[in-house]
Amino acid sequence: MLKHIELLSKEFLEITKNKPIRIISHYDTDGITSAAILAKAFKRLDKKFSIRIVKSLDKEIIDKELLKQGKEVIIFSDLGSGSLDYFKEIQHPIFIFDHHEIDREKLHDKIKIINPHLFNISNDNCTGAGTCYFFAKALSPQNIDLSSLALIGMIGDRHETNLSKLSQQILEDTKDLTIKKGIMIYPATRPLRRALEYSTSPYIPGITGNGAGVLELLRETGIQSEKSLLDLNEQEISKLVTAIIVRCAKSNAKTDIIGNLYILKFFNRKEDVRELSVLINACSRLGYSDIALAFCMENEKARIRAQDIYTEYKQELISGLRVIERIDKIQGNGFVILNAKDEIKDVIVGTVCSMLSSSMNYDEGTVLIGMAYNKDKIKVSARIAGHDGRNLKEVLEKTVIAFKQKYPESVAEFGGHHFAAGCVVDKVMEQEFISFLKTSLEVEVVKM
Ligand SMILES: [Mn+2]
Repeated sequence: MLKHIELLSKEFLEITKNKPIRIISHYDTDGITSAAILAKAFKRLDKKFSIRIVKSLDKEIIDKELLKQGKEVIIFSDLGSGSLDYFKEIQHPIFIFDHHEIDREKLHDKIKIINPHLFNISNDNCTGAGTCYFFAKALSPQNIDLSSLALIGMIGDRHETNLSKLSQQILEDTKDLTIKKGIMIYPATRPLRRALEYSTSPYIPGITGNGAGVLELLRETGIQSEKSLLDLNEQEISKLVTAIIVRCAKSNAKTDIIGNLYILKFFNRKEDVRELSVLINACSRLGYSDIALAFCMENEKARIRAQDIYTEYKQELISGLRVIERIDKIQGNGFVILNAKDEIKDVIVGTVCSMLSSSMNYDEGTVLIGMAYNKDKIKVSARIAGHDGRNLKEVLEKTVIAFKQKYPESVAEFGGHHFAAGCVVDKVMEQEFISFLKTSLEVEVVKM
């Protein structure tokens, strides 16, 4: 794949001679770091460019962007591979730097693409930011310093658990990176008291969101609360691991909490890459993709703002968990409906459900349905507790179709996959939708 990138980078320089570049990128951490890598590389080449961050591509967005063709050269990063149908009739070349699944039958010579799926995936697998990074490095060896952004994207998309050759290369290229075995609680660089209390992944029963529980655990292990994970000696680490495992065991939670910590110099201080990736994701999800992007470019003002947004985000998650504990739940056979109404922000209800699904407060396979208001709409998020269970995409799809049959005038949009799905419905239809949900969840159980 690297050879292909080499050739493509030459072609790119030809095509973009005297033409501004338009970057369209995905809004998650991998997409934001992709855009940041390209932006830095183009700055160094003195090229004019603009950036647009989107949640997903649709016909409307693409058609509007394609109108710029001829005047600007368009790059899609961390997306685009699934949208080839929209590029059938393009007159000018476009670039796609992406790692999502692709139908190679739909490619043609106007689509200039980097995608590991077109090569040897076990060697070349990398994220969107990875494809952008190797492209940037082909433009100029000077861009090797952008590997730290590629690394953040890689952790954001969880590619570190199964390192390909190219992912390995990103690690090797990154200066000021320390990899250390440790407990997978982030940030490893800040006081444990905080890191534990705000630990949402893993969710530790009795600790997450529970300040008193944290102090109790630290007392029990004899660890000073201001120490960070990185400060601990081996004995302290093993005590801490035991204490956490005991708490998880009580509620049956999985206990694979040992793994690699990635500590990177960013903004000239040591940061936990997992934390950086979650921070970027949080800012972008809450509607501040511009700040997330500026943060990646190591803009000092953006750093302060991003930290504030992130702190607020963590507090929202914790208070979201408390809300869920408190509210009335609709319990059924193999499912729970958690209707938070206006007590949880719609943008985080899915994340709160994900946290609950890994907390194992619920039996393996239980369907968790979270609901939260957004003005006159309700955001509905479905997750499965544990690792296995019903196909949520099918469950919700069926519900929405049946619902629309009875109420054709009511909006009920839907999207997702096997393990996570969601939809948006009109708030006035709250009770009607819940009863449809109950029906299709019950029916599913009977079928099994
Ligand atoms: Mn990605």
